[in-house]
Amino acid sequence: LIQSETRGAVRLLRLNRPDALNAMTVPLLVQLRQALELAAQDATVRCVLLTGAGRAFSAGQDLADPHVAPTRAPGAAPKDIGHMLDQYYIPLVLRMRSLPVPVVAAVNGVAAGAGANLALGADVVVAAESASFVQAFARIGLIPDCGGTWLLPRLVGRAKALELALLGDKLRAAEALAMGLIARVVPDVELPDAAMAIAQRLAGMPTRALVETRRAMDDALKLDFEAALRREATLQSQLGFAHDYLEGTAAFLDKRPPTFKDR
Ligand code: LHQ
Repeated sequence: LIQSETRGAVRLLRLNRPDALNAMTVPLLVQLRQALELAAQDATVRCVLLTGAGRAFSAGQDLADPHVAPTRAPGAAPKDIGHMLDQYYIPLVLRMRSLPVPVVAAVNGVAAGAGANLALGADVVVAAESASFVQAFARIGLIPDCGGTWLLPRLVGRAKALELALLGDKLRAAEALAMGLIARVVPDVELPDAAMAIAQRLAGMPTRALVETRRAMDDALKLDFEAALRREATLQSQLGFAHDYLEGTAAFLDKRPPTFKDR
């Protein structure tokens, strides 16, 4: 359900249920989390690239999955779908957001519901021209999950976030780019190479600094300006004692390419 390939220092993870638009089932969620954990623990991996097999990135939760599909039989006990979030989605999303390497999402087609918000939680989101994003939740009587309520207003502001979440319309990649929801759009045929090139570039960069950048930006949202300045100084102190700063400055002054190794 998850195809894993290693190209240099990039771990490519491909959601692989193309016949079901990579809709997420419990086994898929478990395997994806395991694959992220393996990447986190493998010191040779310096970037994760997440994409989908076939024509979709992911249609989100598989609505036919017995874990979540309401039982239609009269008198049947309703299912606690929040439990599904607690048990499978939240640990997955938290693992991705705290991964010790940057995460690139290559959105190759439609990304709906949890599939959209998983992609939007990546550090750099690149989409194919024909890709689209759908906050499908309200259509089926739910709210955005997998971080959607946190991510959307921060990425595009309250007005657009609520428009996307309430109306649930399919948003084309170009519009997503224009409103600042994603970082880049490329022609469909170029997506695999373009996303891999970004991942390879990130993999060659000082991993620890990249991950601390992500963390500092997330933390800054909770801080006032002065506290954010002080937090930057604390993190900068730590990075200043690390190998990659020494290497980065030495390489710059020696006019040679750097070799980073902190993780
Ligand atoms: C699907 C799905 C799907 C099953 C397409 N499931 N079969 C978390 C935890 C707990 C509970 C609930 O929720 C969550 C978070 C969530 O993710 S909730 C949101 C779940 N996702 C959706 O509501 C999206 C539903 N799908 C769609 O709106 C469309 O299929 C999209 C926009 C993804 C794609 O549209 P099209 O390109 O027109 O394709 P299609 O609709 O024809 O779908 C192709 C097939 O895939 C079709 O089956 P069929 O047998 O007719 O070929 C769909 O039924 C199936 N499929 N999404 N989530």
